[in-house]
Order: sequence, then structure tokens, then C-alpha cells
Amino acid sequence: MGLTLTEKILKAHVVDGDFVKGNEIGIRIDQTLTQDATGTMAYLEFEAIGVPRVKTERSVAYIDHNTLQSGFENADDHRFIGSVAKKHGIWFSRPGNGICHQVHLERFGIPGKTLIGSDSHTPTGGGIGMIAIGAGGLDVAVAMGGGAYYITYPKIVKVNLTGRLSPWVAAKDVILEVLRRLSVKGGVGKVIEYCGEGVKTLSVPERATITNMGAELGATTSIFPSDEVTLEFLKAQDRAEVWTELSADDDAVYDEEVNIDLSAIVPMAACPHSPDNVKTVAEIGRLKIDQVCIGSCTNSSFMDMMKVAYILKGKTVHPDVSLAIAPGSKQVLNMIAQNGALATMIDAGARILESACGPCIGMGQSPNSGGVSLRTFNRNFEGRSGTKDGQIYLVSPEMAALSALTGYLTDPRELGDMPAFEMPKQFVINDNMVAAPAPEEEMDKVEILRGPNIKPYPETSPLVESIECQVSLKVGDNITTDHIMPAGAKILPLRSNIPAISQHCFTVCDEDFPRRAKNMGRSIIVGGVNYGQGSSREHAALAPLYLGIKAVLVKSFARIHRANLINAGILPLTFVNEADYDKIGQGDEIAIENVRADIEAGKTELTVIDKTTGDRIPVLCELTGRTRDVMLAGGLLDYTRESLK
Ligand code: MIC
Ligand code: SF4
Repeated sequence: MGLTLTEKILKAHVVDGDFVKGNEIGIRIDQTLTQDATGTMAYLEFEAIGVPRVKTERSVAYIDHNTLQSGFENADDHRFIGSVAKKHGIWFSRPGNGICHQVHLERFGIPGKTLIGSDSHTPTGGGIGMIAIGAGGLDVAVAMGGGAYYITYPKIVKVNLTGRLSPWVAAKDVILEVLRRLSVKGGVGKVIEYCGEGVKTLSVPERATITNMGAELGATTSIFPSDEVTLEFLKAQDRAEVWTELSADDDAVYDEEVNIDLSAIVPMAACPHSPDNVKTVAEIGRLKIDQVCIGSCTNSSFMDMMKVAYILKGKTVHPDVSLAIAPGSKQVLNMIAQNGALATMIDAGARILESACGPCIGMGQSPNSGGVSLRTFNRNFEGRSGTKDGQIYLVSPEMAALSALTGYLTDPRELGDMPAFEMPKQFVINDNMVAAPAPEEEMDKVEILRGPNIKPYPETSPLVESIECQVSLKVGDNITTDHIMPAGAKILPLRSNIPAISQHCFTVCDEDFPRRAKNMGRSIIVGGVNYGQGSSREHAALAPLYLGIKAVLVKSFARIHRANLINAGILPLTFVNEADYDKIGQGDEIAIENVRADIEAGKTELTVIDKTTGDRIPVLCELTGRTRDVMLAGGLLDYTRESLK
């Protein structure tokens, strides 16, 4: 029986566990990446683990999220990360060098290698045939220390691409179509593998747009084969030597199959407030817009920028629209500066932003009240833009650029004939904004620069004998990590200060939650399906940990967030019968008796007693050997320290 591409790469990297579907397997990690918003915590954890030099083939620390620097905090964090990187063998991509996923694809990604990153869009690397997975900061710290990364052996979905995209229809529309069909929870526990004749019609950046936004499916990762198109891209990056040809066997067996005819896809938009709320332009109708933002790790490649410049050439942005553009990397920005495309954008009235995440994570450019904003990004969760009632639509760069001129959502096919946009044969290469680590013999001389905003990891304790407390919060379905731990210009600077950031935990849903939870001392949270979707931020587990949350009881979890809860020593529980969700209310007194002994004994079904109503609610606590030990120890940090002793 043949193997899928995913299986081939996983098999070559498995170091622990049986290679059987549904099992937990540990894989060796070749590369890691961090960004600054999750990086400070990841490096504090790496320091706490106590391994002097990273053991990976390549680890890179990027600064791309918190680049507004409206106080001392961000600049301090950048210096901290830079100094840790220098000391411990990590490459440091300085602020201004670009968005982690874009730069990693250009300069560091290697087909067939494994990559984990403390950012949920790490699967962008699947665009060049990597198994690239988003993870919590602590998992990345452990991988840097040489530890395995654990995933559930995934189901593998084949997306068979046929045909070719019509003019002005984009890779963004392909992934929007996949999201429309599968939904934001359709990818949980799965790897999405793209195959078929249509693959070779897509360039590497187009493939990367698709794998990037696979994160919004909840998928473990997405991957494309490594073929001649990949080779051409790597050649143009002066990296042909890292190329290997990789694809699935012809007789590979998949768990599910989806067929997509590229020529049948039309321009679409994900409407507020979910990436899977996808409609065609015709279905949305004439929508007046206030703002357009082009950029983010989804759509900020050189080719995206060239298409945008072509559309803007000689025109002026509509008087009612603000257009902001953030090219994804220094390489992209430099190339469009050199070839004149940047001047074309400036001429049309675009507001040029630095190569960073920027508005995607609410760092500036929040739309006006109730404003309609078209963005080429990947997430449009409520409030994420920084404007509570902002109406965010996710679209392709082509649609964004044309709409910025017309003032309303416009189908880019109205542009008529499309010129042939050619991938460059040679990109402009200058890695002068990536600092190399100090040689091993000099690492002791490197001083770690710690600013006053950097506070230690919150206190943990081994799992208690029994849990007796109240329900401090009850929420509904599809709660995102942007609800649990919001980002934006005000809150992001607190990422290395858990006591301070926890004051904002869940305030999007309930302003009183942090105070209430802290007053209760210990409590649990109750939620619906797909709890914790979105970002990989472990702060969505660390802030609840700090506020005394002992367990989270929901209908179902998103993958990374569940792992982060376990890493933080918070019990992840799911209802055996989803209908029991209605039986338990906010403020109820609950008890989970002998929880430690039961988990130690390997029991997976526990009982939550609702002392307020008298109900006995069966719940699942599915922990394997390793995650069980992590939970008993009080979290992954304690467990790793123990196991290194
Ligand atoms: C995001 O897109 O939400 C982020 C900001 O990149 C996050 C990471 C973070 O919260 O720091 C992610 O996707 O993991
Ligand atoms: Fe940055 Fe946005 Fe990409 Fe997250 S999704 S890494 S915030 S550009």
C-alpha cells in the first residue's frame, strides 16, 4: 500500500509512539520559528528548561507582531529575544525584516523537513512541502531543547485539484472555497494534502496562501508536493541545493477526498465574523466599503504586490476609502521599491506600512465605527481589528485593490484581460537583517537583556486530589483565542507579563470575568464546540491558569488550544452527552472528586457533580500516557524539568 506525502515525512521523523491512526506520536523537529508576541514566553520557558544550545537544525526568532512600540515594553521584548537568540544558537530576524511565515518560506524552509512554530499560521511552510505545524510556545521551547513534538496521528484528506484558475481568480479564492465546504472545524485532527494536475498551475506563494489559511480549517497542517515549481522558487532564492522532489505514492490511501475544479472557482469573500462565512461577490451584492488592507502572512508576496500595483497603476483610491498596504518581507518591499511598483502604489494614494503583521493583529489601522473593511488577511473574528463593530471581509489582493478604487466590493474579473504575471527568475537577496547566533565558545559572554515588563511564568502546582469550585464563566460555540485573550495595540505589549495581561482575559465576552475568577480563587469554565479556535497563543491558557482556572469543560476543543491547556496543567474535559451543556450554569458549585487518583489510574470517564442542581454529568478526560504525566506534574514545564533530572 502506497503512502501519502504526509505519512512519508512523518514516518521519517517519528521517534515515539506507534505509527497508527488516532495514536499520539512524537516527531523529531528539524526547524522551529517563533514570533515576538509568543516568543518572549517561549524563550523564558526555554531558559527554564535549561538546555544551553538549541538542538534543532535551524531555529529562527522573528520580530513581526509588536512593532508599534508605543511604550518601552515591545522594544524591551525585542532586545530580550535578540539576546536570548544570540546566546542559545538561534537566528534572529530583526524588526523590519518581515512577517515570520513569509520570510521563513523565502529564506529557510526546506521540503521534507519538519517545522513547528509558536504561531498558528506556521503551516504556510506546507507550500514548499514541509510538515509545518503551529504549536504553543512551550512545545516550541521543548523542541528547541531537542524534545519530540507530539501530535495525534492525523487523518489525511486529499484535495484533488484539477483545471486552472480563471483570470483574476486567486489562490485566496481556492482556500475560501475549501473553508466554505469544510468549515472552521472541518480540519480538526486532519492534514490537508493537495494533489492532482491543478497543483502545477500554482506558484509557491499561491500554494503558501492556501496552506497558510488551512489554519482556519482547524487542520493540523496542509501540504503541497515539492516539484519543479518548488525548485524554480528555491533557485530564484539561491537555495536550489535544499530541494528534493516529494509527492504521494500513486496508490496512497486517504481518509477523505475532496475534488476542486480550479476553473470553476469564482471570486469570493469571507463575511463577518468567521473565515468560513464565505459568499460570492454576487451573493453579497453592492457593498460600500470604508477601508482596504493588503498584506499579512496570507497575501503579501511579491506576486501579490505586483498584481495590486498593476490594478492601481495611474488610478486614485476612492475618496471614501483608506487603502493600507504592508508588503510581507524586506525582500518583497525592496523588490517593489526597485522595480517601481511601490511608487505606483504611493502614487495611487496607498498608505504604505512596514513589513509586519500590523492591522492583521489589530496593531493600528482599526476601521471607523461600524466600518466595512476588506482585508487580504486570514481572520475576521469579532473585534480583532480593534474596532468592536468593525465589519471585516477577507478577500484576495486582486479584489481588494480593485475595490479600493471603486469604493465598493467589486469582482476583479471586471478588469477584463489579465496580463501574464511572471515569477521572478531571481529574487533580491540580502539577509543582512538576520543576525547569526554567537559561536558556541562565545555564548557565555552574551548578556541577556531583560526589561521590567518581563515577568516569570505563572505558578503551577501538581494536579490536586479533588476539584471543588464554581463555574466562573459559561460561553457558547466557536470561542476563539481572540475572545479568551484578545490582542491589539493595548494588550499585545503585555505578552511577557501574565499578571497584567490576565486582566484582559475574556473581557470581550464578559468584562467582569478576570475579577470574578480571581475572587473565586479556583474555578472552571464551560463552553461549546470548537473551543479555542484560532491563534496558538498560550496566553489563552496561561492567563486562565493565573486566574485560578482548574478545568475547561466544553463540547469540543480546537487542537492547539487543547494542547496549551494540558501544557499549562489545566484539565481539558468534554461532555459525553453534548446536551448536558444545558444542565450546568455560570455560578454553579461543582465537584470532581478523586480526580487525581482517577487520572493516575488511567480512567478517561469522570463525573462532574453539579452541587447546585444535583446533576451528575459524565465527562471525558482523554489523556494518553505522556499527557497524563504532564497533567499530574502540573504542566509541561514541570514535567520536562522532572524528566531532564
Ligand atoms: C494571530 O494571527 O492570531 C497571531 C497573532 O499570529 C497568533 C499568535 C499570537 O497570538 O501571538 C497565532 O495565529 O498563533
Ligand atoms: Fe501575523 Fe496576521 Fe499572520 Fe498572525 S495571521 S502571523 S498576526 S500576519
